[in-house]
Amino acid sequence: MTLEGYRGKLLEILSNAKCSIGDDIVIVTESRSIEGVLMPRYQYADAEHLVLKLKNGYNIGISADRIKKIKLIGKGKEPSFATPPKPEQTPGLPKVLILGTGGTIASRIDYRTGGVRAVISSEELYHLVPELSSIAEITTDILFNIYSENMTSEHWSKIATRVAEAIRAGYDGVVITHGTDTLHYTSAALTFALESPPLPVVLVGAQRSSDRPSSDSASNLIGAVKFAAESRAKGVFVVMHDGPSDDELAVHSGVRVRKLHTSRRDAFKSVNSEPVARVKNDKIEILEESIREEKESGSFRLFEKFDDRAALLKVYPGFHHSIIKDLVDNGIRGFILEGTGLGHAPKSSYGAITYAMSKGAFVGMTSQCINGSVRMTVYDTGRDLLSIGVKPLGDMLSEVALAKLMWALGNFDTSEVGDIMTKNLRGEMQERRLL
Ligand code: DAS
Repeated sequence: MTLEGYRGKLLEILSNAKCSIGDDIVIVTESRSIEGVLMPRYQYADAEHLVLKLKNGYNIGISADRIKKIKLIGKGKEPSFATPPKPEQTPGLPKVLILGTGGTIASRIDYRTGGVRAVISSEELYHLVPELSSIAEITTDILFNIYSENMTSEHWSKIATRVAEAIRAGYDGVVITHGTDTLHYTSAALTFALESPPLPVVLVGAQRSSDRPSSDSASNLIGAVKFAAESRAKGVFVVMHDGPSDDELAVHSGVRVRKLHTSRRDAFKSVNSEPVARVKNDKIEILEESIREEKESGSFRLFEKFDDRAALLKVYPGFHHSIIKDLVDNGIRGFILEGTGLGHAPKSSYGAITYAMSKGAFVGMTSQCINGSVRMTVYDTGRDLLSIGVKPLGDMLSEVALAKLMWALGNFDTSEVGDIMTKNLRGEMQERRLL
């Protein structure tokens, strides 16, 4: 069997010991003996380290110059991924559709490169988590398989259209497996695209790929399917870890959630709001009863269009406001300014903002404080911006405001965009006065 990825001195040591990838070996160093399974080397990895998978599932690297001896304990099989058989379906359970779009939840380590690659289909994902078949009658479908940093509003439209088909087909819930980086943009976009959905639409991702001991893929997917199958909630939600424990998942409103940590499994937090439910030790706890409010039958409507000629600009000291004019001259029809503090931008930017509005562009203001609401009547700066026509967007998150703006520009006349952006439509901003 191969010694894929090993080269130089290490390849010689392993060949002499008649080892192959997948074998159970003992590495003897000066200070200790370490037993494990010999793993492949990543193509781009250095040549000096050997990788051993320990019994606890973690991989360790051992440098060649520390190796005194290698003992072959037993021949093994080269690690490979085989999809387990499809779990038995239990008729009569709620019908849940799992739509795959990619991301870490559908990924595993690629031993050639060492990188995590989105290689697991939603069908395989289902097979990998047999517990799902005791919660719902599962159907799976793959829409596409991309990392979410590559999502566009066209993907949002495709997802919304497929969810609408599932609603018309009578599913009890829909789960969308998705990369975590832009998951909250998609949850916001779907919240606006799907008006009065009669079922839960649950987005779920993972911070750790399924082949790592600390993976949250399975626990998040089980929680998402459970909420989709049993909560009787109506709307778009995000289900991810609520804290360090695998047993506690938070259910966030699709327009009140943000990824707030690069790697923690509880990276997603409700902002300017609390989670609307929890899935704790396999039990659903509804925290916001309104999510279960019955929708008038036949009130569901799909608004799947988006116009991505919108920009989200963070304001900063020395803000290069000239980009506003360049963007307007290149066709941008709307801006979300993520302003400082209570919703401010430098006086030097007033001219560019006025230019944008003279060309018919919408300009809305959110705050880069993330928590809290803009209040543009406290300081003269805010009042100046209001006087030139900038619209305050209350406590709406900037990413939600961008998704809402693309949706408003795609579905409504330019003259209606201002009213739509400043009105609370789906719980994306508090009703209280905006100023
Ligand atoms: N690249 C990340 C994404 O697809 C992987 C992940 O976090 O799911 O969003």
